[in-house]
Amino acid sequence: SACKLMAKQKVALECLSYHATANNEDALRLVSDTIPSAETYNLYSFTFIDFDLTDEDTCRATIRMFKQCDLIQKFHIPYDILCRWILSVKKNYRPVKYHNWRHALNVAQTMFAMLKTGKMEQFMTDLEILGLLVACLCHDLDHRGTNNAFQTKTESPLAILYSTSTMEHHHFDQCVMILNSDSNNIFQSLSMEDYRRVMKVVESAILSTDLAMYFKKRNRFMEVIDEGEFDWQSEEKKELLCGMMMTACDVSAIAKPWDVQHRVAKLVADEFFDQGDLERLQLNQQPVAMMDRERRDELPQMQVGFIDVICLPLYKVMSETFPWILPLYEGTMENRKHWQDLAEKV
Ligand code: 5BB
Ligand code: ZN
Repeated sequence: SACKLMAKQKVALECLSYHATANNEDALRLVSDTIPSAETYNLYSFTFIDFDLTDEDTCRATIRMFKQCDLIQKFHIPYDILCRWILSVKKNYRPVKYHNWRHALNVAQTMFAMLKTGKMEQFMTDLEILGLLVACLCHDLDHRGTNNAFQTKTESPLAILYSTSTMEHHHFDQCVMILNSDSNNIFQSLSMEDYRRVMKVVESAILSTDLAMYFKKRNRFMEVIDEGEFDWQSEEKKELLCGMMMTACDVSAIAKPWDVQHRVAKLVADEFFDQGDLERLQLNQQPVAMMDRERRDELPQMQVGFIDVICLPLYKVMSETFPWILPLYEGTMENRKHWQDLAEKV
């Protein structure tokens, strides 16, 4: 429609003034860097932490994950293209408090740990592993620190373009845009058929990170398990499994050692509070409790709710089917105790 066309032009203009790909010197430097071992970065562990890594190290850690999965060889990814693509992806995250490049890296690392340490790679083809890692790194591209409801309320061009899963559609669009930029296409050596297939995996995985999709997926996932199904190879089941894995990775800060979880929860809260401030200022609206900095005392209770309603059911059903990912469940249980203790003090 004319309205959507206008919205699309607005989004394109906004992005044009912001969008940039890797700069050449950075890319050349990364290409000639030595890449430390996976152990150096603790990449196989569910307790990976990015806090002490430099920006350069976050790129090297990303390359290391591609190497450990042997993706560079298997899909003939030119090394300089991979380096350029990683730097471009990093550059297209905004410096918001939580939904930034560090979050994307953490999500990708949990995916890596689930595939390797969690032994889930046996259920995936190489192409799906490639698609999942790319999806994790790109799944929140150009996040503005505001949620879908905010896009709708402010009638942002993005909300006019995509009425549901607004931001998730935009994250995928940004992912495609980077791949289509000069010397950034890590999929360039794939056959047309594989190209189409990997893009389908990436799209479905990114769209499944919308919380609104999660509850539907979880119910269907439980149905499939109740039917006694242990063959995850059909297309519908594979997509379901990938979607559940994406959510498991997206919320995995909740399963980290307590001091890490405590720090990350503060970043999440600060980003929510910033949106709450915007709602007061721009919309003259009273924000919901989660976004109201006046109600920050309720944060521990909200984390308990988040754990009980979203995280524990997910990790429970997944670790019953894939027992090697139990550390995610146990870590979350441990943090629940800490949040519950804090909630009782208020
Ligand atoms: C989340 C859904 N929302 C529509 C209503 C509120 N809830 S919540 O009660 O589960 C909630 C989650 C309330 C407060 C929260 O954070 C306060 C700091 C959170 C929360 N969200 N806590 C976290 O540690 C994290 Br991480 C998040 C991020 C959730 C982003 C959405 C992820 C969707 C994947 C399915
Ligand atoms: Zn995310």
